[in-house]
Amino acid sequence: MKIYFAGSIRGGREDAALYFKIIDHLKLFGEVLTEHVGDPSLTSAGDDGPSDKFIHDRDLDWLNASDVIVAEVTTVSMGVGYEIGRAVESGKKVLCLFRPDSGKNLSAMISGCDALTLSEYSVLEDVKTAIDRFLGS
Ligand code: 6K6
Repeated sequence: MKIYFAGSIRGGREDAALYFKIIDHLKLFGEVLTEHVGDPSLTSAGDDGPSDKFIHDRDLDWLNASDVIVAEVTTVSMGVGYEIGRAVESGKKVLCLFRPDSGKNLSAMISGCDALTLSEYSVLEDVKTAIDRFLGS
């Protein structure tokens, strides 16, 4: 199974360590095409790599090649929202993970979307259970 994990980069890296642990769990189910999203050395500013067009086109190719999308949506990110929208439009299975006790407000465009699965959590164990249920079914 090819899995596309989406998590905030320029939107803020506060949850990067959590992304790393989620990706580690996702790897039990298949190939995670976007492992770099959990790289703790990747900051929201340090983009001395490929151009934005290259990143956009490559990531969309990966999104289209993936079987499922798992997105951590607690840290607001324009890129993650865009990826979720593109995935829903392509008819992909999408799981969104949101932590209400973060004090953040989830966009109605995610919580109100019937075409995706939304799972609220407070600790990593809850995330693992949600992933097991989503990818096991
Ligand atoms: C690195 C450091 C600063 O900017 C970068 C750009 N590098 C990216 N590399 C790979 N994927 C990216 C990059 N920027 C955005 N994405 C994709 O958008 C990822 O798949 C994430 O799920 C999502 C993050 O979007 P923003 O808006 O938070 O950056």
